[in-house]
Amino acid sequence: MKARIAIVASSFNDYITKGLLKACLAELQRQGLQQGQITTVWVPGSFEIPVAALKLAKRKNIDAVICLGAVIRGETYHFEIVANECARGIMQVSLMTGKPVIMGVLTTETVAQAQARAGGKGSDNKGRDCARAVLEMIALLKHI
Ligand code: INI
Repeated sequence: MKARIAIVASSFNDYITKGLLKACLAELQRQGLQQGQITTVWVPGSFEIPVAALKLAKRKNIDAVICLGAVIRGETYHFEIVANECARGIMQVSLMTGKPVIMGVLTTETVAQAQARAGGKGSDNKGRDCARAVLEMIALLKHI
């Protein structure tokens, strides 16, 4: 596939998001994308993902954006704010630009739940799922 893909990854909880990114890149490469087709940028936290995704999605040479983050519940309402606004922003960017903006932001109650979705071999990995979803969506939007 000739597509160019941007990945926006959050540094907050990077012990989780690095696992998402690693699996995402591995799957994109397994599906035939070259390193030069993929641009990765880091933002401080998931709350900052949408604005970076918007700037990238507006670029003519970017076909789709993958958003990777990990919002893990703490003791305050902050979790809801970050998780909800991040998800809302990601959807807005997709609808505003008409490009796939893939939601790879984990929202979990515990660190263990996040690890189970971002781990290595054998565990589920949301980053890998996002790589598959982005390629499916790029192909679909070209077709319909
Ligand atoms: N950002 C995350 O990506 N995950 C979190 O779990 C999180 N918590 O729990 O606070 C978090 N907060 C930072 C936020 O995304 C912004 O970077 C910060 O509020 C500055 O705007």
